[in-house]
Amino acid sequence: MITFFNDRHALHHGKMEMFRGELVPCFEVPSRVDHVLKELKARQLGAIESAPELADTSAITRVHSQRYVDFLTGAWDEWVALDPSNAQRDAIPSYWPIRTFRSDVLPASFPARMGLFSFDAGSPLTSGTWTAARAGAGCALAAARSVAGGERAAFALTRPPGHHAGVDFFGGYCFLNNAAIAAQALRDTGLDRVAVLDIDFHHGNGTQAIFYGRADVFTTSIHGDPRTEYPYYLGYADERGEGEGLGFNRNLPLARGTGFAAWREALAQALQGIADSKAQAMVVSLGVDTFAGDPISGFGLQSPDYLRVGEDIAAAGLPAVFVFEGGYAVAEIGVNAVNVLDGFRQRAG
Ligand code: SP5
Ligand code: ZN
Repeated sequence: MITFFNDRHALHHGKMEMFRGELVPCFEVPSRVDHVLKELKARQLGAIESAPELADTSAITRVHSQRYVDFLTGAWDEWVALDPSNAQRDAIPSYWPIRTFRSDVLPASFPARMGLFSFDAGSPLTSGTWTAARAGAGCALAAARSVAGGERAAFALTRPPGHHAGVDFFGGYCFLNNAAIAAQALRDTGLDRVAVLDIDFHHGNGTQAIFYGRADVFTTSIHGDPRTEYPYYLGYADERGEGEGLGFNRNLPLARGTGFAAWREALAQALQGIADSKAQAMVVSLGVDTFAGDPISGFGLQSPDYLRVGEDIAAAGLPAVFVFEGGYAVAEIGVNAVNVLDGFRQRAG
């Protein structure tokens, strides 16, 4: 399996995130992907390439709004322009245009625009966030093109992750929705129907929202029940798509504490949904925060279970673009993520 590695990922390096009334060290740290890279090499999973730099943002604006991309492009310079000492601090939003406020007017104030384009205070924007995220989109695009060109599978190994990012907002450590960019790229390279399988612990709210009204991209997510788990405000089982997209979103929320046996049944349901959608290829949002030892999540998967996950996904028979998402048990993250890919490779042959 070919891997497209984001060699600029460490330019995104959040220091602190807001959690229960205080700033705590970020969970989403650069060493995460370094561990996965090391494990990929140790197990000789295949070629590892740095994706070429994107010539322009056209693959990004297929799923994100131009005004959001413009905001991200200039955000760090605007933050520092507010006060030169901001160069020492990450940018974190403090104000949001919730119900009854206007979101159609673009405020001149940078802090006001931070809130307009975000949904939490846990996703610091740093000096290199845009460069890292843009390079990550390049990895997702390269992986999608490789699968569209006939590879059975490819892996976009990148951070920051993507599945919480919507058309015009960041949050949940995510800035550009790499999985959505990959799915759209598969459509744009000639596939009529694609699917996104999201197995991160958290609901892929951004991916769901981006494709909610569309029948050409089936989205399905297995995640912690939003009644109790982040991102809280989306991810319920009754969200099935709208308009032409009705029936093309499937959520499988599971209670905190769910172990592998029940999780695997949900995976079978998700894969059945993908088969029913007649998708010709799938994008897998590969988060391994379902691991029992994850510090911020609540499922009970063990490291060997991830081999079975990869095998089950391969048995569905579709070409797959794996896109790296969450997972915060850093010491085990390499083994867990690579187990999925290795299980896939062994089963796919
Ligand atoms: C990509 C991804 O996995 N994003 C996750 C973002 C989660 N941010 C909010 C974390 C809230 C954690 N609640 C923790 C309870 C710890 N006992
Ligand atoms: Zn997650």
